[in-house]
Amino acid sequence: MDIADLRAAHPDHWMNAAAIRTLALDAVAAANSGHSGMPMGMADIATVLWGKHLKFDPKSPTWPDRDRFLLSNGHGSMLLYAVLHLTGYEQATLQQLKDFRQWGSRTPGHPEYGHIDGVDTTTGPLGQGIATSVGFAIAEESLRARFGDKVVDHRTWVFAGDGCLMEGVSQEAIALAGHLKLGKLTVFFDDNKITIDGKTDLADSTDQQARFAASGWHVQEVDGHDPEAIDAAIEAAKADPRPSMIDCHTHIALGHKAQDTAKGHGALTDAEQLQAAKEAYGWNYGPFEIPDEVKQRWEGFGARGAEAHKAWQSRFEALSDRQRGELERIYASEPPKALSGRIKALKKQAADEGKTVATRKSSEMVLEVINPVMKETIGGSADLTGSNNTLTSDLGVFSAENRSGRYIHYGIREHGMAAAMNGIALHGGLRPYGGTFMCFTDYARPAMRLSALMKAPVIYVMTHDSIGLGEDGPTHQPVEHLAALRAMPNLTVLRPADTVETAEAWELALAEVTRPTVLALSRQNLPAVRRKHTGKNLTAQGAYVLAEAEGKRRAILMASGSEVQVALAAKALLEAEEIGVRVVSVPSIELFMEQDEAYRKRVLPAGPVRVAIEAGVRAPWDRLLLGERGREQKADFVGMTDFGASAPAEVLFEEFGITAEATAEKVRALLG
Ligand SMILES: Cc1ncc(C[n+]2csc(CCOP(=O)(O)OP(=O)(O)O)c2C)c(N)n1
Ligand SMILES: [Mg+2]
Repeated sequence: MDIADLRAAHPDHWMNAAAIRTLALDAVAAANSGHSGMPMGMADIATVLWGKHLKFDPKSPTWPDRDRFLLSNGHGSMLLYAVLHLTGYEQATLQQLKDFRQWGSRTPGHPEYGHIDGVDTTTGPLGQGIATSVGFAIAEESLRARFGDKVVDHRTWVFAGDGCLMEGVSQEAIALAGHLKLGKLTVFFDDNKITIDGKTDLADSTDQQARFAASGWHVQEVDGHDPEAIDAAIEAAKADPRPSMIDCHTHIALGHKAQDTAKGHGALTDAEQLQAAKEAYGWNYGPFEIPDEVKQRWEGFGARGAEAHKAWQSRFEALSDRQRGELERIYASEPPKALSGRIKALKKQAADEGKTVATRKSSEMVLEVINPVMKETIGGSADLTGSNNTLTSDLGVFSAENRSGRYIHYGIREHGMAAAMNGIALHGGLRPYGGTFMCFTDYARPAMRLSALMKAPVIYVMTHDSIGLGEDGPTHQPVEHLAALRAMPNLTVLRPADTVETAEAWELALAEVTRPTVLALSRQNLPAVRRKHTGKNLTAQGAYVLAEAEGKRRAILMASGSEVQVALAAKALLEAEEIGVRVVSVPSIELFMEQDEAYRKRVLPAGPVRVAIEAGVRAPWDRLLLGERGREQKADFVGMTDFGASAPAEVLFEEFGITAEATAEKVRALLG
């Protein structure tokens, strides 16, 4: 690669791209950490994309009809920060670039959603960006079908490296995007054949072009340093109805001594080598210095979007009041006014009827109420629709032929589903929910973690939530999953006990705008435990007194979901022996811990012995068993300590000792 030739062929382009390269070099050197090589390798592609194609308005970073850009190879974050600075995003000041990777800066090591305008999703865990992009593209198609292309007409662009394409989740994403013919999605593959350990041929010999083509993608190949070829490939990608992959042959750390080597992947901080690279670029400026003419050209790229934005604004204003109001409501994530009343009515009916029903079925009953009034919901399942009960009668299936459908058959792709739901949620205007068996949250967990980190209000409908699923056995029975999910910051786990609590759980999940929710739902039928209607959402407090002790309160039993009935049955046994027992239903430990201390003490006063019951491991319950301020309580736990087994559910509860009798026995033992 002769840099002098590149410079001579396209002098203005060259200097524009060199600005990205040198800012990345300078910021990584200042931080003494980070990744210089990827921005240096992809700078030409970024320059053409932002310079000529991307629809964006730096003065209005959240404009809903902007194109979305996802840096799946998130370690190259300095590329994105440099571009945001150069195009004039107010938050992306030069000082922020100088503070790259420092405490409190808007420029963390990997791009983080919510930290700086212009970062549309958090990336860093390789593969997440490309998988999330599928959700952005789905959201665009769905909203365009509903509101028309005058107000919804944008594209999704992704940079992805060797690492992203080696990660398994990329296959789920590529297959789904190809199948759904998401034609406004374009992936630039940073094909530099280098990763951390060395050349990619150490570990991979996949024909990436063939792989994408096999899933129905439009595939091209370009010299990733030739601006004309890049431009032509982008034009062709736009013209093709399929999702596009542009295989860009690039040189990691272009122009640096470390070019084309694994050393080029990381922080290139050697001052002399850095200076030599700048000289090769013909860049005779100090650290973080951008010559005026280069800055002006970049600001020109930034200004381009203002016109498009203005034109969009007038089309938006021309919508009917009803359509405009609806768009404003859904982009503001406000639930429709009718929702709360409908949910209350369902709660009353369920309390009155007192039907015995599995909470996965209760969830379907609630969705039948929600989906018709809340048109922004978009449901789905990873091939367990009939088991997760996620499809309601009015949704229709979202497909290549029917963009108006609101139900996605994600296929057997839990990880891809979760990542796509992140994209849908972050895009705005839609509320995604999706189902699988709770045991397979393990397959979705990396994306669930990003939902929590990004504050994306995705709803995970996780059914078959314990040994109560029975015969499918221990491979399918969650044991440690509730504990693992509850350990995740900014994630609410709700495990309702009956239809009323399930309705309350859905109401909470839909009201949430900054937190994902896991609904843990039973396969097996459960008796109604809430027989007295309350307008108030009791689940919102996380735990509440479900049944009060008849005489002197000597024990408190607490349980969630399917074990609330066990607590009630144990209470009956103990009350017959004149042992007063309070039963506390605990649909969410996290929400309970967020209540004020006075409320927590009212529900769990010191004194009575405590037993918690849940068909999972004990760990998360210790917070409630040990008492406020760690004051020792006499307490015990009824639950699981090992994997489950294959047998009918009733047999399993008996064999694993999760019964009313076993609970009563623990209470008797604690009382001495
Ligand atoms: C899921 C995950 N595993 C591992 C890493 C650590 N990691 C960061 S970059 C990288 C190599 C990526 O190679 P490539 O995508 O080719 O990037 P390049 O070196 O070309 O910039 C690895 C293993 C990560 N960020 N995410
Ligand atoms: Mg690479």
